[in-house]
Amino acid sequence: MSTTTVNVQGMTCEHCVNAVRSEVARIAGVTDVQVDLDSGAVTISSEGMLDDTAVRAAVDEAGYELVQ
Ligand SMILES: [Cu+2]
Repeated sequence: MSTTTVNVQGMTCEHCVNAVRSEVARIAGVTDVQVDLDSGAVTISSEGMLDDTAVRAAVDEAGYELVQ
């Protein structure tokens, strides 16, 4: 079990939060996704190593951008 926090740019409301959360939750091995709208922090709990490329793709798919 590991936890990774990434920062997402462009989320402005609860709809954005849900879009990011549902896309990221679909990544293999992800067990929990917490999104802080104010800071843009997305905390991802996963089993095993989290695939950074998959996270980037999921955030992109949701319509937002990963900051790093
Ligand atoms: Cu929104």
